[in-house]
Amino acid sequence: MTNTRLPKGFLWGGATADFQFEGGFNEGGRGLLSHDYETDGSLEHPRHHTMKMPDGSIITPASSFFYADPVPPEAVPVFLEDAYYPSHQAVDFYHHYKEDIALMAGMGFNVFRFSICWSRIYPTGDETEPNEEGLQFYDDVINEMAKYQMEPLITICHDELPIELALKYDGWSSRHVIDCYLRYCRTLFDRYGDRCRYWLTFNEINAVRGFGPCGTRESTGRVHYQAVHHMFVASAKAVIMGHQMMPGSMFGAMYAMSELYPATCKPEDMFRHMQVRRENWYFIDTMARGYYPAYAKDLYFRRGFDGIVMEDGDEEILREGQLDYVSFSYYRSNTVKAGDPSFTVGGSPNPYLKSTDWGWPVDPLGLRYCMNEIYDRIQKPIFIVENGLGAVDQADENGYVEDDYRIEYLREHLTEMANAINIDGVDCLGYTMWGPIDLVSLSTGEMKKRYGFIYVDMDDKGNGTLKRSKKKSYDWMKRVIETNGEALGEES
Ligand code: BGP
Repeated sequence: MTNTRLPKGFLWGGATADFQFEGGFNEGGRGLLSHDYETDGSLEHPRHHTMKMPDGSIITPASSFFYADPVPPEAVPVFLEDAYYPSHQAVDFYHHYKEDIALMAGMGFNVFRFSICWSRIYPTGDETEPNEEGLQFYDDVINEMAKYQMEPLITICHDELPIELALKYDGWSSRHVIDCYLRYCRTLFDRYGDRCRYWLTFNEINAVRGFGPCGTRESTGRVHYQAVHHMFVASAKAVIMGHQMMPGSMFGAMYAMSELYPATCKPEDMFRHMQVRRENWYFIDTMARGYYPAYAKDLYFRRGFDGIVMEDGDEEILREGQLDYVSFSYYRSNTVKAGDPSFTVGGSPNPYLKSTDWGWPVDPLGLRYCMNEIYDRIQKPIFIVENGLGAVDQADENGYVEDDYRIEYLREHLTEMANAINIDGVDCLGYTMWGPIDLVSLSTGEMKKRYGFIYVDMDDKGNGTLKRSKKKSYDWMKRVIETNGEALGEES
């Protein structure tokens, strides 16, 4: 029988993002984010921005990771009267934070990963003084967590940008946004640094695309990689500043790390696999080793441009501002073969795996593989900051859900995580399950794609009481945490 008990001090918790969880979009002086313009959607019709053209017509250029249509320079987003925008209310953590933190503490969480909403602190991103009401909100959240000895793990920027920074400067394509980001970071470190040790400079920085997260209107090739370089510099500068302002603080950035397998052992498929995998390693290597990898040149070449522009001093900054640990999300694995385009979600099908209702292949061993791969390569601690199963839950009249499928998914993944730590020797700081309290899906804008241990009474259009109730998995996870993983081997 495998030993699934984890080392003392292992961090157990959950993870959320402001625009999917918090709501209160026009309260407390918060400004607008690019995400606030995204309508709800479905698997067939993922959500997209609505934009008003100069002639008054409305267009809907897609904005999420899965689309990359360029947005015309004059397009300005508007709110449509008959549309529903999930980020506006989300599941209203803004007004439920005390109850939600108590519920998470009830499971024994000793860490909670949440993101700070940039436009709650700097409403347009360009102000010189922060918004005190916004700062106070996160002060209250952090102090509430402290009552339960719950460590904050703060994502400084979760795929978002104050909309003004996107429109006025074409997002991260401008170095001006580096200064705005650093002003925002300094404010956070100054205000919360006495209570917060763990920080993430960016969420899924390897998946940022398009008008939303990266904020650029054009999202492939030169513009995209130049914007990403500015994010690398911003991250490294934030790490340097954070270490100075908060001795002992630990900085990571978060990567979307689906595992990737070659579809066959044909040498051409193996080679293509290496090339496509490097499109992810590019981000981790640069930020965690502190310099651009040699293969970057070939990657740019295959994307049709000859390189990025660096300013004097950038190289030194990247070297000095290396990450302390590598964190990642893991939901699935993909496969690739010669001739497949660059990595996009999907790739070639894998006949050995079953998929979720949203078509995501389920691969627990892939998590162990992934943890080993990162640790072998980077030799710094890792942190699993997102993992979980998005599923349709049937709640009874009390909001109770018999979610054995979720327990199974988590049991299998957590067992492989324990194997990576206890057998393979991977240094892993902790695990935060995605969406411990049901929240809005990023990719589709749906509510019915639920991840939580805690059910929220709300439908895809925001109707419902927002009442929270425990699912079956709540008590199961509580037992896993109180035995520090040992109970993974028990029957549920
Ligand atoms: C990651 C994001 C999260 C989250 C998660 C699940 O990519 O960092 O914000 O939402 O994926 O994805 P989805 O919500 O589309 O099911």
